[in-house]
Amino acid sequence: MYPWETPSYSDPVARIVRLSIAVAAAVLAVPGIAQAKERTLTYTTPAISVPAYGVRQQPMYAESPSVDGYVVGMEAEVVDAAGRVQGRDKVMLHHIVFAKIGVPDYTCGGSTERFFAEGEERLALSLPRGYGYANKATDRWGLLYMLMNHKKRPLNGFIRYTVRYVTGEALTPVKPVWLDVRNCTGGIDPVFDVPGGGKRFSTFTRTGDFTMPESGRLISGGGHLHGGGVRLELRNATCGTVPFTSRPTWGGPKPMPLLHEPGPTKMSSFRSIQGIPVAAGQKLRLAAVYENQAPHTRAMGIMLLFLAPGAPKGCGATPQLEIDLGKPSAPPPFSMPLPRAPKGSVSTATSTIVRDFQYGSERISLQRGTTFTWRFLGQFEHDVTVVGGPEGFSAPWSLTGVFKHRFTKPGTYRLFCSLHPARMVQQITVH
Ligand SMILES: [Cu+2]
Repeated sequence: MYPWETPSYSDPVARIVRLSIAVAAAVLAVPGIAQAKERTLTYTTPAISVPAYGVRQQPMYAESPSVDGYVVGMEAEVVDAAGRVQGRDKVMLHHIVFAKIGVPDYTCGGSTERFFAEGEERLALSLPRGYGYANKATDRWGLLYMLMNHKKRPLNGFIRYTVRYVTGEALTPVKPVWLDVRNCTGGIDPVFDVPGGGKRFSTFTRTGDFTMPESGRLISGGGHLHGGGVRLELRNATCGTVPFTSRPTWGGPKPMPLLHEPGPTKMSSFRSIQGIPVAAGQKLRLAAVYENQAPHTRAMGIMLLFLAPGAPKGCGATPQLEIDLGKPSAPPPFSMPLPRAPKGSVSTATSTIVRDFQYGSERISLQRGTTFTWRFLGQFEHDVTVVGGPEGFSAPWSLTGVFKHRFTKPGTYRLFCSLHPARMVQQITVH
């Protein structure tokens, strides 16, 4: 293991070591002497009930440090009522995003500054020595979670997060720069679809651009991709360089039953005290590269970087980066059956309704070239997501309105609602 590598959550030895460090820090944190110190603060949310074979996503306020200081590291996990870490096969931490409330986001503006996120890849935040994300006692944090339950009964999950926090010392402040190939258009579910249908080893790339408003050095960063991801490139389009590429590691047991295509178990990340120079006015281009033989719906391409504002001008050389690489490889081939068989008689109508926990018709037959319409009528949000077939597409989470898709490729499409995957299924055969 590289010295900067974060221990795996499932490794009991690593967990004990981490707990011991936390205890030692608590013992050392005796009040009275004003001196620099680093503490590990642990917070746990109230219980979050996740429906059987279902998904729960919601924003909530999050406890934060009650004194001024700097965040230098962070990680999050899902635990049960007894504090035991849940594996990917129980309540899975699908996505979690932490933000500071009332502060505009660096790339998207608005009133929440995203500064930490984890997905299935469980990428902890660990800034290089000397840098910190400044935080005030009066700052308010929020978190947005998305948990997935792989069991056939409702389960309670608790999000436990630890913050490595430095007080009594002035660190070099950094700003979180959240790059997303959806370029701020995706709301809380910034997904896109990889259509598939290409030759073996063909790829599909989606890019997003961001023009730097100031100069500085990128001192830390890591990526987020979903199933089918090949790599996530940080390009400096102005300089024609690729200073960092985040690569996925695959493997480990697949959470059963399959409710979505599993994502990487790790994404490579970098740290650098010197930092990657970027200058005001330069265009950063994030490129998410996915394999395109099979469809990969609801894919993401996100990179969270930390910028230390400063002086760089022009196109400076990228310094040697400290890379936590993992074991990158090509995404494994994946085919997902529907969680249950579609039922009922075959409909040849060109529309159906989407009501709570059921599509109006589950078995549909269409002529090639038909535009099919889904009408959303439920009390809860639902979507339409291809899990397999000749072409990948998906509808956004919707409460009302319609979604249309024109079927140009013959074959059998397997679809479900990604929020209620075990209940809402549909099969469309196009002739
Ligand atoms: Cu649904």
